Formats: sequence, structure tokens, C-alpha cells
Amino acid sequence: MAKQPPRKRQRSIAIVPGATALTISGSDPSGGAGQQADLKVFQQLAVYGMSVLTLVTVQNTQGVSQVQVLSPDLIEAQIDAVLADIPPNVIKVGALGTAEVVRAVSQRLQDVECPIVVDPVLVSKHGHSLAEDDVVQAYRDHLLPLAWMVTPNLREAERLTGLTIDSDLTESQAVHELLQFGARHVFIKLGARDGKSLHLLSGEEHNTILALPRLDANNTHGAGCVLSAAIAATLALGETDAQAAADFGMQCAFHAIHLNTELGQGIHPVEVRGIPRNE
Ligand code: PXL
Repeated sequence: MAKQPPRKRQRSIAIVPGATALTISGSDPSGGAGQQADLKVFQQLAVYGMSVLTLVTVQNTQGVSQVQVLSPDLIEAQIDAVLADIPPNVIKVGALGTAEVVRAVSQRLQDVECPIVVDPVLVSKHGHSLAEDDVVQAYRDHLLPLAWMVTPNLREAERLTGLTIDSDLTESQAVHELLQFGARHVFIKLGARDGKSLHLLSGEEHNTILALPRLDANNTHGAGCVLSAAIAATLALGETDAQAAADFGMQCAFHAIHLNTELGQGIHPVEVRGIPRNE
């Protein structure tokens, strides 16, 4: 029998007039991850979505064959155009591609007043590095100090901190380091352990492990993007508590994995239309 979603109550989402979210991210033409995933999540959660394109990937569910990063000038001009016209209630930052782009985007976001959710896209699901060391350094120096929350997976947390994370102690050290770089909240996707999908959220006094049952699934393409986009969307809708936002993001990712449409011949994409919302 298929696993059922956890019984935990899903908070309902009401349409908040004027709730807006901006994603600054790369394109996945097959629609499962990146900017396409972010916009679908915003739409599903009744938030008005806007998007600044940073890079174009050539990919489908079977893999990525090319990446072309847009010029920093063009990215800056897109950000300026949006910010001058429609103020976002939240900004999510996804793939940026080069250190130059990380610096340019950070510079443009320096004075925005809304929360910024940073998903540092540095290491692929398969463990491949997607970023040179200078990109990692630019995240540390320029973008993390602006982040309301940073949402690395385990390997990305290792790249950002230079630590090997393999114990409770090194997990805590990684959270501490990422807070030191200036992120206000740190949410590390630790991965699967003992049949659970585990996450670690920083706290004032102590860090908290957040767990959901792990779905044994091959449709996880885009799950990380959905998680951080849902966190961003709930902030746009007025949430201010980090644990509630993180919890909501996890629930959304869980539901998006649970509804498997089995599209494509590789790692199937998550299905955002599986995320419950009130009608
Ligand atoms: O899930 C990370 C991610 C972000 N942005 C783009 C991607 C991916 C993963 O495939 O393609 C554009």
C-alpha cells in the first residue's frame, strides 16, 4: 500500500491580496526544478510570483547537458526593473552560477527590506560540484549576511563551512559557522536516516531536528527547490516564525514527492499540484 502523508494538520493557505514573491534563479526547461518549480509553488500557494533569470540549463529528467550564465548586467537590470515597480514580500535566491553573479545579486539586494531565503545551489543530488571555490567564497562574504534563512543540503553545508559533517557535533559546528557568516536562520537538509527525512534548524538556545517519514521515491527532482520556495511563500503570506516556516516547507516538499506523476524517463519531477491548499 502506498504510504500516506503524515496526519499532521496542513495549514491552509488563503489568498492574501498583494502577497508577492520574487525568485532569482535558473531555468530548468523540463519544469521540475529551478525557477519553474519556484513559480509553480508560488502559484499553488496563492502568492503572486515574479522571476529574475540568472542562468539557463539544458536539461531534462535524465540530466543536465549545458549551463549558460547570463551577464551580471542583465541580471542586475532585471532585479532593478522588478524592485522599482512591484515590491516583493519575500525574495528567494536559487542558482547563481558564478562568483561575479553572486556579488552582483548581493549588491542589488543589500537594501531590500523583505526577508531573503537563500538556497545555495552548489552540489547536485548526485554529489557533483556545481560551483567553483570562488562561488562558495562569494556566498560566504556577500550573500549569507543578507539571508533571513539559508537552506543548504548536507554537501552544500560542507562546502560553505569547509567541515566534514558526520556527527551531531559537526552538525552543530556547521550551523554555528553558517550563523557566523551572517545568516539569521540556518536550515540544513540532512537527508535520509532510519526511515526518516531529517532536517536541522538553528535556534536561539538550541538547534532542532525536524523529521518526516521518508518516502522511498524516484521523483525527487526539484524537491529542494520546492522546500525553499514554500518557505518563501509562507513568509510572503505573513509567517514570521522560522520553525513554522521550515515545518511548512517540509510538509510541502513531502506532498510534492507523494503525488508521483512519473513524468520523464529519469529522476521524475516532484508534483507541486499535490500541495494541499484550501479552496
Ligand atoms: O535543485 C537545484 C536546482 C536549482 N536550479 C536549477 C536546477 C536545479 C537542479 O536541477 O536545474 C536551474
